[in-house]
Amino acid sequence: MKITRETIVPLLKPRDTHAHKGMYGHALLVAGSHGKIGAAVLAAKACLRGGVGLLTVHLPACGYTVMQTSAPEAMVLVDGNAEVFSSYIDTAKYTAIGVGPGLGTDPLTQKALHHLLQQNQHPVVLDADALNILSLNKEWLDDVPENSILTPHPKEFERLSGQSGIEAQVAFSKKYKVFVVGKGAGTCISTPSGETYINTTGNPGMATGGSGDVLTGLLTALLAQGYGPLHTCMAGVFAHGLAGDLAKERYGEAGLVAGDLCEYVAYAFKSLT
Ligand code: NPW
Ligand code: AMP
Ligand code: MG
Repeated sequence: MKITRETIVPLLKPRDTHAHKGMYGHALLVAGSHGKIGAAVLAAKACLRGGVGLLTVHLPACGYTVMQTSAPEAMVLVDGNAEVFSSYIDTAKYTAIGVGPGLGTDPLTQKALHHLLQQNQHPVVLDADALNILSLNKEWLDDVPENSILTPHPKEFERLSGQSGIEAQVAFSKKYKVFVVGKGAGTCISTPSGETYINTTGNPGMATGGSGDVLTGLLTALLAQGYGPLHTCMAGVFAHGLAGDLAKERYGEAGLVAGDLCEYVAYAFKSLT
């Protein structure tokens, strides 16, 4: 099935007049390492523009000032390590967790990710180096909570499964009971029950570093607000691509950068609600 504006508009929940921030979830993003703090900043900005009530970002100490300056709306939890994610996090109070952008694959990070997966029962959004760490430790795939959302680009999916293509993606979704967002032109969502949904927004201007990190923040925001995993994937990829299409109108394809997507996510949702 194709995901269009007509599919997404009825899914989005309008805000209540008496809304307060507690009604829109508290997201946790675990992202960034020395030299890749930008990935955490992009995910955080997109998460905030995606409508989350509260956001905490877990970062190594080297990212603290960068995050507090670039996204003052986000709270920051500082890791015990200066350069990489290494600490155990109590995830109980968060309504959704997104892990992976810019994390790196340091052995300390691998261990900390495994612990996070084992102690958390709720669906999580896993991207980038969280997927690469699972590729290095395939037996940990069994510890990924059911109905989690995995967002590989083709190379990440190949590392994870040893295969490529939509059929392999569907088989993977069924085997591990997860939603897979196979990214690219015409992003394909596959579900644990074997259905597929193809996105219709987006453009080649989005083929630029950090675009996927923006999607992770956005999906985490939607999951935190109580959208189910399927609706999170559908609305997330559609709004992300629409943000790219709106940003393209202003900047063109070559000039578009991932940071533009964060801002245009707001206009995308504005045009859908
Ligand atoms: P090639 O060159 O075609 O053989 P990696 P990454 C392939 C963070 N970032 N279709 C392609 O292979 C991320 O969050 C931080 C086909 C390419 O060379 C991660 O944590 C940023 N192939 C980490 O960096 C901004 C495709 O995969 C290779 C493909 C590494 O992430 C950048 C690269 O994949 C980045 O987001 C496609 N659509 N897309 C920051 N500012 O902090 C990719 N490939 O090795 O997983 O590296 O995706 O850049
Ligand atoms: P990543 O490789 O993790 O940075 O993710 C790239 C993001 O940009 C994904 O959400 C892709 O779907 C999107 N993207 C990249 N190239 C294109 C393209 N040619 N058309 C549409 N979307 C794209
Ligand atoms: Mg990526």
